[in-house]
Amino acid sequence: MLIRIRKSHELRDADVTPETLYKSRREVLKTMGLATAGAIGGSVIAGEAFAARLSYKERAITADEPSTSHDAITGYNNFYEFGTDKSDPARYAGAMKTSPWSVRVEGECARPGAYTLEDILKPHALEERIYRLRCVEAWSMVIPWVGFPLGDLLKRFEPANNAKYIQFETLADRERMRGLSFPVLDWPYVEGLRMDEAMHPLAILAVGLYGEDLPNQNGAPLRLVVPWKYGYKSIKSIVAIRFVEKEPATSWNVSAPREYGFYSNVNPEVDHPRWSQATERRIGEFRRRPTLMFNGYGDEVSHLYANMDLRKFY
Ligand SMILES: Nc1nc2c(c(=O)[nH]1)N[C@H]1C(S)=C(S)[C@@H](COP(=O)(O)O)O[C@H]1N2
Ligand SMILES: [Mo]
Repeated sequence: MLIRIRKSHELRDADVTPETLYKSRREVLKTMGLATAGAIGGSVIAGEAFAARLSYKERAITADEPSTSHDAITGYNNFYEFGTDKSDPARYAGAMKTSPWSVRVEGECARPGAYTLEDILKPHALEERIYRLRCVEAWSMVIPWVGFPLGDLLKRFEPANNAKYIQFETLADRERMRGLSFPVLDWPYVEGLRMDEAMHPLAILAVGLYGEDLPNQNGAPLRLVVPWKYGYKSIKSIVAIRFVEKEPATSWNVSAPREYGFYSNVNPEVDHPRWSQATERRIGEFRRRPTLMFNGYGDEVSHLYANMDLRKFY
């Protein structure tokens, strides 16, 4: 029998089963510490933060797996600007100042400039999108992000024809980011995507998780989420977006080019030089599970790499 599995980003409100809706509502409620489901009416979640400025559209996408616990998502992080231990970001990222926040838009586009976070968010409806994040260290989580498609924002800046790639840059505040004192990486942290990857509807900018504002340790106030790539592509606390003609530098590729390529697509067949990438441990589970090609998003994204040798372009 052939069952067509709808692509995750094609799911509409009406497709979300009462169970998944109930479950995601309950998770949100739990996080917000609210007692009754009545507090959340149709779809708008009240709250001091971004939800007050924007309508948060509750829409569970790819909710086919249970979300990792809020504690693990916000307590077990990689954010080297605050240290290399998984518990450092939760401990030290509170020092980061996320308001006011602005993003420099530079390079090959018609509307470069400095945009405040408010400018950036205003026209975009926020949605809940539940995506897997798979770290190169072979652990994974399922995270109910709140965000909007990256491509919708990039289009507003009117990229020029020669803008073939995008580079992103993280805040580098020596006073408040204690990890910057250590030369673990070339600061500021930078990452990049090819233009067609950046325009794919699965690539989002996240501003929240579990229905609340993004905690600092997860990359407040604005971070990239590219679910079919290893976690390090999902750059946190973005202060610059640059339209460029040539493949841009990315921090991990600069630090260890043999270990980390530009593409970094999740690929169980291409091992990291020092360990296998064939399996992963979902945080909260004991047994390892096989890693899926493109982190399970192959139906949606494999066409982007149709004629490429993914052993060479790792
Ligand atoms: N600026 C910055 N972004 C970053 C990192 C980092 O150290 N600095 N770590 C990356 C890595 S390796 C992973 S796995 C994810 C972790 O995201 P999470 O802590 O929200 O789960 O963030 C990515 N983004
Ligand atoms: Mo990672």
